Amino acid sequence: MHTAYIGIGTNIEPRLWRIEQAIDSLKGLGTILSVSSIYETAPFGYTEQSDFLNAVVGVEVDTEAVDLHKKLKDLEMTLGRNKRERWHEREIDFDLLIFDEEEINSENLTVPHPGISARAFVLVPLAEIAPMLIHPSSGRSIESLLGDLGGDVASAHVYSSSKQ
Ligand code: PH2
Ligand code: MG
Ligand code: MG
Repeated sequence: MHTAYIGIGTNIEPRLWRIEQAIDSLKGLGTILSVSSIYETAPFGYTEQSDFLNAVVGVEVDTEAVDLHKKLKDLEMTLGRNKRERWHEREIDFDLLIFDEEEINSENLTVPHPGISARAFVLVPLAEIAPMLIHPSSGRSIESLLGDLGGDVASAHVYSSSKQ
C-alpha cells in the first residue's frame, strides 16, 4: 500500500460543486485517509483570472505513482476538464503532490510536485491534514515549509469545511 497526497483546484463555477465532486471521485482510487477544508485562494502565477477553490486529500492506494497519475488525468477528463493554456483557468485540476517517500523525475511526472514549497494554496491545506509529513526531496516538514511562506499564507482562507 502507498500513501499519496493529491491537490485539487478549480476556478470555474460552480466551484464548490466541482471540488466536492472531485473529492468524491477519489474514493474510486483507494481509501480516503484525510480531506482538508476547502480554501478560497488568490490565483498564483497567471493572476488575471478568478479565485480558486483548493483542497488536499490523502489517499491510500495499491497502484504505483505513474498509474495513479494516469488515473488522475483520466478523472480530470471525466469531470469535464477542457484543454487550455498552462496556468489558465480550469474546471478541475488534480496534482499528485507526494507519493510515499518517492522521488520521481521523468518526462511526464515529477514527484514531489515541484511547486509545493512556493504555493500557499498547496501548503495551507496540506499542513491542515499532514503538518508533520516530511517533504521527500527537501527533508523538511510541511509545517516548516509553510512557515517560510510568511505573508503569502493570507491568500488562502477557509471557504468550506469538507469534513465528511
Ligand atoms: N493552479 C495553477 C495556477 N495557479 N492558483 C491557485 N490559487 N490555485 C491553483 O490550483 C492554481 C493556481 C496551475 O495548476
Ligand atoms: Mg495544478
Ligand atoms: Mg495539474
